Amino acid sequence: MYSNKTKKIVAIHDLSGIGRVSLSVVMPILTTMGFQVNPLPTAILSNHTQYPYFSFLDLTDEISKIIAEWKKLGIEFDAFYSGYLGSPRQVSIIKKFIQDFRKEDNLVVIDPVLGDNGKLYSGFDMEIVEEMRRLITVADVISPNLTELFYMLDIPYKTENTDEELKEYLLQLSAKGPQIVIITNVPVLNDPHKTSVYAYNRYGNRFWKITCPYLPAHYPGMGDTFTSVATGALMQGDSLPMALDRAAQFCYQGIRATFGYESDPREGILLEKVLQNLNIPIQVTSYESI
Ligand code: PXL
Repeated sequence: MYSNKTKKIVAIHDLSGIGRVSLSVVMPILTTMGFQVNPLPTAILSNHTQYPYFSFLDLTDEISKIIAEWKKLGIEFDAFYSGYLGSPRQVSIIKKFIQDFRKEDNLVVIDPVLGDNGKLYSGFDMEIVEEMRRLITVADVISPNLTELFYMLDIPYKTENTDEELKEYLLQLSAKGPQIVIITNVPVLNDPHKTSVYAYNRYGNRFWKITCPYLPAHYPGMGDTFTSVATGALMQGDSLPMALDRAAQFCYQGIRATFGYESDPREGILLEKVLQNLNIPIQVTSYESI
């Protein structure tokens, strides 16, 4: 039956007051891309956890109440997108929520946000890692960075990985459930000025690689920005490599727009300056099939 309903995406992330991460970037990006974003906040923080200190309100108990109300209202969603979760118990609640609410043609995107540069974020331990390994089994799409990838596969972190090794990791992760696996922010061997994204789609059995220029600055929330754009693009009907290209180009535009300002890098990219670019058609693509 014809339907002109706006698609609904449940965004399961924290709300951090300072530093553009999680809901502060997920909501504007997916709203700009034309979706209704329904936040399911996992925790409330004064600022993200890459600052030396922060306040943290865990919303695990509240989440169960919110889900119960949504159930009573009979709300249905088109997509589920989770990122930073507040406690190991919360991860299992979210897994049940997705299994209970999802319908056949829904999209489930799980970004297993756990850490960066080989280390877990402050406050996380192996208990949440183990729950996250279970959560990714219900996803259609997952988007770990290298640190999260190695935690998901339970193999030691290393920064130098060949294309053949990366393809093997993609296959191993897809075998756990997800049809599409994306590895973000993979350093390019012998070229510090570039960064890449690798991906695998089990449907069609194809591997993709996107390479983009790297600027020497670390901005928290880039993973959230990347996965939000990729999710929106997939929901708009883009192919996987096109969705990845749009996400990579948007991150690059955001970093370029920020780099020249004297902003504190911990506050993330100046999203406000580039948000409207999401509605400009992409001119040049850079993806490769590998
Ligand atoms: O996506 C990164 C992220 C999200 N949420 C919180 C974080 C971080 C990264 O540091 O601390 C609270």
